[in-house]
Amino acid sequence: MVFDAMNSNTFQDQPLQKYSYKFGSLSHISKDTRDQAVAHNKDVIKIGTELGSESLTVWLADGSNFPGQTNFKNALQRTQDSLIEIYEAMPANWKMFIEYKPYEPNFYHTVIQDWGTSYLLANGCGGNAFTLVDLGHHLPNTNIENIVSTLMYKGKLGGFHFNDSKYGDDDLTVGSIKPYQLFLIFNELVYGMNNNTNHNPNPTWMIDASHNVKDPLEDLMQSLEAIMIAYAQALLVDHKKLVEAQQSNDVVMCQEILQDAFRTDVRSLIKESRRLSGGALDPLGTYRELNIRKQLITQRGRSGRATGL
Ligand SMILES: [Mn+2]
Repeated sequence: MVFDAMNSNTFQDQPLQKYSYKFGSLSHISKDTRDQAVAHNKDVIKIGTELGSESLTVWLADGSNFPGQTNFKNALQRTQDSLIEIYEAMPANWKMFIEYKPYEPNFYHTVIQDWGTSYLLANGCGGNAFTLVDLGHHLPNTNIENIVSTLMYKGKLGGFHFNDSKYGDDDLTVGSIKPYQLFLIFNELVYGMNNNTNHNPNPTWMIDASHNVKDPLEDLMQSLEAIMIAYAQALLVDHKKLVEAQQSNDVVMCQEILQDAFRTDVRSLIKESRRLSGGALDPLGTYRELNIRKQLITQRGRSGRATGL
């Protein structure tokens, strides 16, 4: 597993920046603005190299709010050209992750709107560019597990931004709204990793959630627990039986096999793995009992440095 992805940011204007990204960054109509956005990405790569990172995640807000505002084809082509320039500035061992999103902050058209657009841009860059799936970046009811399977089939699934959502890009705690969907996604991941014909690299796992009503560390613990539960349940799927049921079109049995795994309570199994590795059996309870948040705040106050809270 890799936890070191760098994110560039050309979706928010910074105080010292010369040109605004109000009308786009890597796709902007003006070359000066595009050059500025490309230079920012190159700076991020430089900083990342010093920090020991090996990947760059690019998410763009580029798009338009009204029909006619932008020429779709030219905006996409400019984006591809800018991405190639950034890609070529990456060290050979780096990966580029291209994140897509259907809408917001633009509400008519988005340049990298879906996995297919990300996939074609990644292909246009080269073998070290991949698609990044953020679970909240889909239109309602999109079959995300199908997207995961397709990308793994082509060896182009770079990584994940885990979160959960009810309506849009809600950035809620992983597994808090749709745990069955999370399980189905892990089911495809497990299958894809075990049947890796196109050498998909190990996906980079990231949590991209945002909460102002919870202690973020407690929320991360809840997210990690949900990920471990879904992963463990996916490992329980009897793939041999599933293949047999699929081959005889036994639809009822296919559903039984998946739901049997999903309905298995794996929490004691996860506790046992924690015990074996010397970890706390109940991380959230331990965190509260030991007052770790308070300890870290005191520590930070004393040293005057951020501790990552
Ligand atoms: Mn994201």
